[in-house]
Amino acid sequence: MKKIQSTLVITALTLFLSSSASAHFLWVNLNESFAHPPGHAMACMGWGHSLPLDDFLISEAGKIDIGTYVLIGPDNGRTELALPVIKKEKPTRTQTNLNVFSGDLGLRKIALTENTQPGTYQVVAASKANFLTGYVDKNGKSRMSTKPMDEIRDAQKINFSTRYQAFGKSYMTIGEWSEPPAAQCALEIMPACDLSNVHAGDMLNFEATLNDKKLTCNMHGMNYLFAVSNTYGGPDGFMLASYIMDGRAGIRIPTAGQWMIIAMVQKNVSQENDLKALAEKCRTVHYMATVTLNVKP
Ligand SMILES: [Cu+2]
Repeated sequence: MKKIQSTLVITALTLFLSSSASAHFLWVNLNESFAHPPGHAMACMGWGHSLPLDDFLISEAGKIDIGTYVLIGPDNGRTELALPVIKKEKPTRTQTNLNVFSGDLGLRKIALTENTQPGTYQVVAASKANFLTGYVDKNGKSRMSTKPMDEIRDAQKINFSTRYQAFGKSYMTIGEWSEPPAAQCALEIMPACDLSNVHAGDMLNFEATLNDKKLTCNMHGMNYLFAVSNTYGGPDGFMLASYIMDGRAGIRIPTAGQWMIIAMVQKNVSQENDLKALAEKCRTVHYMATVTLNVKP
């Protein structure tokens, strides 16, 4: 079982790292309902490619371990949400040969009371930092491991070694939008506009930082903000993109529906840069962050 799980992890990482078009995203769905006052929202995670729900956090196609699942209030107060239970379930086969799986995507109900403080709330999910190392062992055989380089005992040559982490956020507003606090994600997308009442055609502005430093485009590299929807792009791999300049990027949302804003960053680890603490562990670091929102017609 342990072996199967690590194979799944490697598959996930391979898919995650192969290219942006086939990368697995982690996101948060947050759906508001005010039909029955005082109202509530349902939160859950998304994992895979297709909004709003693609797959469980473990499947044949990949696995992700969640480290943080939290509700952050307009007062910056943090309330831990129970983590989803990630375990591989045996399917039930139907008479017509479908497989039916049970699972957990962290579905949680966040209900208002008469006394709920107004403002912007956010649900944040962050994966644990996962390593993937490809190496040649003492017998000359190529291997993959979910351990960092310095924990691999039988390597004669390291082919690659990377660490990745994914972050997902979504916002809900009670009353008027208030500027949300940062969620303290290593790669953080911050809305620089009101996301509570977005219509098709609106321009949305975001800020993007990596470890509190503004992402940008310059001679050291290019950083983009991407946007994809279940009503635009998506399954065909098509996305909108905008340059991140001096930490800021704007996206004009063309259609109504659920949208996901995405940032992806890859950094090389060296003894000379600010990732030097990881120099023994991996050669590259990947970060992925998403913000989802619902856009009205
Ligand atoms: Cu996939």
